[in-house]
Amino acid sequence: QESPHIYSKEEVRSHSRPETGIWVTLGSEVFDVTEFVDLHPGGASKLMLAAGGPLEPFWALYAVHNQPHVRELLAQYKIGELHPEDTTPSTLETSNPYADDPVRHPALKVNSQRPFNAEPPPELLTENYITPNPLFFTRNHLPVPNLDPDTYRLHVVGAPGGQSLCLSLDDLRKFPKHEVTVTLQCAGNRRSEMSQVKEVKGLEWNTGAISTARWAGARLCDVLVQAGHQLSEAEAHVCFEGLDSDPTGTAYGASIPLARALDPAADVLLAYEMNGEPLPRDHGFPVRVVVPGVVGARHVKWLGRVSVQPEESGSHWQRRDYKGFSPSVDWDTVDFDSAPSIQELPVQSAITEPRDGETVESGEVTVKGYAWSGGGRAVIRVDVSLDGGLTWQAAELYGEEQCPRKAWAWRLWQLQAPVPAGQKELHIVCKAVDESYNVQPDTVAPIWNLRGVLSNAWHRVHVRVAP
Ligand code: HEM
Ligand code: MTE
Ligand code: MO
Repeated sequence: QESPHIYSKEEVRSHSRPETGIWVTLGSEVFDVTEFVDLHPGGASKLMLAAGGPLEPFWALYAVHNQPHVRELLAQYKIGELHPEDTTPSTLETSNPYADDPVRHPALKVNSQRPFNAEPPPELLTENYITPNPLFFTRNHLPVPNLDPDTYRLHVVGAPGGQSLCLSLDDLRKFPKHEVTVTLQCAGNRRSEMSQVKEVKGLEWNTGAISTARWAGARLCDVLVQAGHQLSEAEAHVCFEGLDSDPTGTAYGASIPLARALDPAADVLLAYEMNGEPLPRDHGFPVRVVVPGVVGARHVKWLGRVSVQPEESGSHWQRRDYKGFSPSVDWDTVDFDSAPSIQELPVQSAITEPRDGETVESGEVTVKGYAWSGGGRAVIRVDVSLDGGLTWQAAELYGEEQCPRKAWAWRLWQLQAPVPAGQKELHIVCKAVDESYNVQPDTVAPIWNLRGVLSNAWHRVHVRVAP
């Protein structure tokens, strides 16, 4: 039996460029990953940060690597062992970049701890029309920055001939305060139903990556106008940068069209309050963007910089993610430039009670859920079926009255219906209709996409009826 090659830390460190080959270590093992760099799902530049050294500090940041298939993949590239003296003891784990994350509510269902991603359980989600702050779903790509409200500044790049602004929280409060009830939904809401059809890449959200709050702040249009911006002839975009950044110093970023940002009727906010309180840290303290009717990914949290540019944000999350594709497109054929970035979301609804697999009382059943559509399109009807879609009854809608074309918030709904005698099980289905008469597709397979976004098929729950 051959004994493994033993390498020193210095030898590993000298393999950190394409010309020398790219080596990395994990624990006591040494890997030559030169061939893998360009195949890395997280991008070559991220992997290169670890070139010539240990993976631990970077993988502590991205727990996606703590999976058997990632370890197996890495094992293929093993070339030897580190000299025992050079092996970093695992107890000497580099400082945890998430150590300073806030404490969260125990009711949240956690899909990923680092970065933190969690959703409220369905039966709590529709308990309140306004989601309580501690239960509001959380979608973080990175550690939560800890920002000092006194030294916080928002930089707004001025128009040519206009002036750039550097706004403190007090400066922002001097703009007229505007309040809007807005539902925020992640593009990945209900992704778990897509991954049941075929594997997708992304967090396994159930029906809870959606929540509603009353947001207050300055209107983005007022701030942009003060910086000298106006509607241009050519298409332009307002780019946002967060103050959360990855080890390359790259900030979370996204953009929306300038026309939406400048339209006072679109109610786009630079929000500093959520349900009457300062924003919680998880939701963007001290300032976040709120773009009513638009996918969650554009509601940039911990906002640091706003600029107007002829093109969309160059951010990974604007260009290489949050786009929809045909079910036939896979990771070998996907061309992210060929699809527009998701902005307004399609019509959506889901059943929150009863839960799939539950046993309900005979006699009468109560079905509850939420419905919402993007772009301010009001939900005009929710149809519920107890027999898998053969017959339908209209649910009762409740929640705030909505102005047509400015229905930024969801409707909650409920149906109380007799259970036909002798019925042993119910196949409960819901589907919503919005004011443009858009409806949800009946099944998932035809809208399946490799990233598992825009999952809005009829929601189905199968329950048994107690004898
Ligand atoms: C994703 C492997 C180094 C950042 C992934 C995935 C694999 C992988 C297999 C996909 C996991 C999944 O979705 O199931 C590796 C290997 C590495 C390495 C073998 C070293 C040889 C790094 C480093 C960083 C990093 C050093 C950061 C500095 C990421 C990120 C993703 C990712 C951010 C998520 C991409 C997304 O889904 O949005 N990596 N990785 N990786 N990796 Fe790595
Ligand atoms: N803003 C920053 N700076 N960093 C982020 O990771 N995540 C985005 C968006 N804004 C994100 C961000 C995504 S994908 C969504 S769905 C929403 O924030 C989630 O907002 P919430 O955590 O307040 O629910
Ligand atoms: Mo999201």
